[in-house]
Amino acid sequence: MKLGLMLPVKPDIRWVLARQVGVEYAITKAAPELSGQLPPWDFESLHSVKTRFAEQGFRLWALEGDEFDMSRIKLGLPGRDEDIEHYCMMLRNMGRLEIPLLCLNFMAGVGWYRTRVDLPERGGALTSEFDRAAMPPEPELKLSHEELWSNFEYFIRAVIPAAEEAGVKMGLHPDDPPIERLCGYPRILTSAAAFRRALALAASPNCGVTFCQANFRAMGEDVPALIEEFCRKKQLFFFHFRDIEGTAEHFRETFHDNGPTDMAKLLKLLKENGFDGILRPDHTPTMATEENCEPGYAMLGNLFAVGYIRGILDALKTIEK
Ligand code: CS2
Ligand code: MN
Repeated sequence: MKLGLMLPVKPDIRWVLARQVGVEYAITKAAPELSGQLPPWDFESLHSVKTRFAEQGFRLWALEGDEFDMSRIKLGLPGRDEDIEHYCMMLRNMGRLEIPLLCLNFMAGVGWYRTRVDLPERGGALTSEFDRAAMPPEPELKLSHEELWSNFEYFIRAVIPAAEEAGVKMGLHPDDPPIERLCGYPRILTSAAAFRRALALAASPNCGVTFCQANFRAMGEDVPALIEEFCRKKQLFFFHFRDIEGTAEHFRETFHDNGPTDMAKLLKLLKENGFDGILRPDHTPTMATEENCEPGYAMLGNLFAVGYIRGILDALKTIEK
């Protein structure tokens, strides 16, 4: 099991701190609005990103999120075939540059969403909350769930051959929050059954799961059983390690050690099921001295999480089954 961190595509103090706590594997979103370069479908652009990380001692292991505007693909709009070809170019570039994992989502219109990002957590740290009751009434759906499923099927069947040829694994990330609709858009990756449907549509060893445990918990799913299932099927590629208190309709995020989940048990389960992918701490609270400008992605909470995870993993090495 590798331990990684989501890091900005351009170097900042977070790169230094990540190295100082011994993190060698980087995950990043190399979208042009963040990199100031062409999207990763341009080889030289992705090559420069990978080189920049390598020069600072990181192995760029994964790209995560929408690496360029995915709306024509997700909404099934004219021009989607051009974007799909760019997506295949990106996959081929990842293969050439030995970046083995792509974490993707199929949230149309609205990505991960919170209604508050300044909710007090332990000691006054700031965390995020989603509360459906705080949202305005849902507008009419801009497309149906089955249309979004059809767009997913068209997309995944078109890109999977490129992923297989490039040796890149695609880990589907759950919708966050995993609710049926949001801001007039349907959401489909919102249950274990939906993941089984999506993986059956892809029908490939290169399409699997980014197991964002907090979202599967929010779905009300049996998280340990799903870990065992997806590990058994060799479909668990990437583990997002964070916790929440509440349900998909109303939850708040917590420090890794301050939520309801037995996080050590999850890591033990991953070890027992032979998980050989990469794990990262996902959203963490913003702590004292930090600006709350990138909720979930400030650094002190990540440093705490790395220490917490590494301590449990070390203990698991000494505690045999
Ligand atoms: C996170 C996201 O919502 C989540 O659980 O993993 O913040 C994810 O990292 C972003 O969508 C990536 O761009
Ligand atoms: Mn996640």
